[in-house]
Amino acid sequence: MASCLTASFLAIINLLHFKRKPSKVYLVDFACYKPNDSCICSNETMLERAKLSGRLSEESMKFVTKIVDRSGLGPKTYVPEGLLSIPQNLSLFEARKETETVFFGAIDELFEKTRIDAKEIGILVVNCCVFCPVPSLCDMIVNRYKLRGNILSYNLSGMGCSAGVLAIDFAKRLLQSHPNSYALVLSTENGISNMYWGNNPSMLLINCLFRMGGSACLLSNRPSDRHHAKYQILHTLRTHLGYDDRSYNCVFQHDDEAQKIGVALSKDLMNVAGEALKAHITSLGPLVLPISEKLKFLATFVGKKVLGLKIELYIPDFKLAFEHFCIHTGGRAVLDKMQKSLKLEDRHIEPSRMTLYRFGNTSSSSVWYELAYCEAKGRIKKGDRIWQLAFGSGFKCNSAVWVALDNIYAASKKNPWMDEIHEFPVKVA
Ligand SMILES: *[C@@H]1O[C@H](CO)[C@@H](O)[C@H](O)[C@H]1NC(C)=O
Ligand SMILES: *[C@@H]1O[C@H](CO)[C@@H](O)[C@H](O)[C@H]1NC(C)=O
Ligand SMILES: *[C@@H]1O[C@H](CO)[C@@H](O)[C@H](O)[C@H]1NC(C)=O
Ligand SMILES: *[C@@H]1O[C@H](CO)[C@@H](O)[C@H](O)[C@H]1NC(C)=O
Ligand SMILES: CC(=O)N[C@H]1CO[C@H](CO)[C@@H](O)[C@@H]1O
Repeated sequence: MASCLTASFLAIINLLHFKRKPSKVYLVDFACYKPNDSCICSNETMLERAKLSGRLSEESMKFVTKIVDRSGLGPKTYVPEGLLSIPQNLSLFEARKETETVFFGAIDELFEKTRIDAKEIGILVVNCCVFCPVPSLCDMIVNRYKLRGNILSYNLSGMGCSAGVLAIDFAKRLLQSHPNSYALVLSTENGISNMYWGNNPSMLLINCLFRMGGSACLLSNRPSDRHHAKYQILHTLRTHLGYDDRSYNCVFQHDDEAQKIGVALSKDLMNVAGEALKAHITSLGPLVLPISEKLKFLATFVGKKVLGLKIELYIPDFKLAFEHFCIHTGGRAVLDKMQKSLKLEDRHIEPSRMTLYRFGNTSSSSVWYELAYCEAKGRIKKGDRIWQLAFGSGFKCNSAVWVALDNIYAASKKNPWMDEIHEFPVKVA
């Protein structure tokens, strides 16, 4: 009871003090890696390779075929070469090559766009969930680009699909205590390390949805970058539900009966994601919503939590807070759930659905392919607010909220959608 009162008290204080001083951290630019055409993997290729591997039982093949059919993935998503070659090559060498290809590709493009001198980068944050070789992925980048010796480098591993947004939050916090710096933030997941070659259905799901991809972002707190940066961070926010066993267990890497390692998705995933979203927007709402929506929410919050009335919490209309939504492309079911929970129209969820269709679930980097989609469509106007929302193992739900500092002209710079954006949106069966 006391904590409820404190919470509502804080919510009211928040209402009165709703102007928080914005932290001046800019996104100078970003890049998403677009793999070579030789890495394209249609559903047929994917099924054929799975069959050739000889590792899946007939029953598993049936299961995978069914999932692939309904996944929302299109015919041109990418997988690393090691998975396509016959026989497949799942060596550490190939896994490292995959991540190098993705990161070096994204960084080269980012450096070309921003014309930054690599020696100016003071902070490096890399996130990749299941692949953590020695030397680390950070070291791989430092070595390749000859970054400076006193660089603050952090490799975040095991942190799931929401870690891309989390890495931005982390870099922001570092920038706030290191004036006049640049931070390079890299997000990816490794396909070769992530594939599961056993027959446990809950672990096979990831093979069907996960695809190759990665992003590179350049953040800056230099006042002089205000004039040519694309976006400014308005808020970053993290919600961790790991204290609850059901949430903690719902995306879990373990050995199956035959000692094969894989990441299992529990049947609870959708419910857990829904709860995480609710907890998250309860904290995010006061920061971003107009006052009318805050009041409506507060009324049901006090009714439910303080007076104990049996009412549902009001889900605020986030369309009043943001012009663009970049929601992690976990899979089709997750997107359906998010669209419904947040009462979004098709056009709001379009960047997420099209990214799932074109690139698959690229884990933590997916929110950047979505922002690139909005840019390629020429939809980003000066002052527009963008919500990147990601969730994943932990269970965590994380947000980054950006404001566009200028109109973004679609065709002016390289973008993974550039050559084909006119073909989108497509209707996904
Ligand atoms: C891209 O794929 C083509 C074949 O489709 C191949 O000839 C070429 O070498 C590949 N390029 C790279 C950079 O891997
Ligand atoms: C693969 O996708 C195509 C459409 O892109 C569809 O017609 C076909 O039935 C799918 N095949 C399998 C085995 O899922
Ligand atoms: C996998 O690729 C590496 C590097 O190209 C090679 O040395 C190794 O022999 C290959 N392994 C298999 C099983 O093909
Ligand atoms: C998306 O891919 C990541 C990385 O493989 C995986 O951990 C996550 O569970 C996937 N999401 C869904 C909903 O399958
Ligand atoms: C904090 C963290 O995830 N550190 C990892 C950095 O990379 C090395 C090697 O890749 C891992 O062993 C660490 O756990």
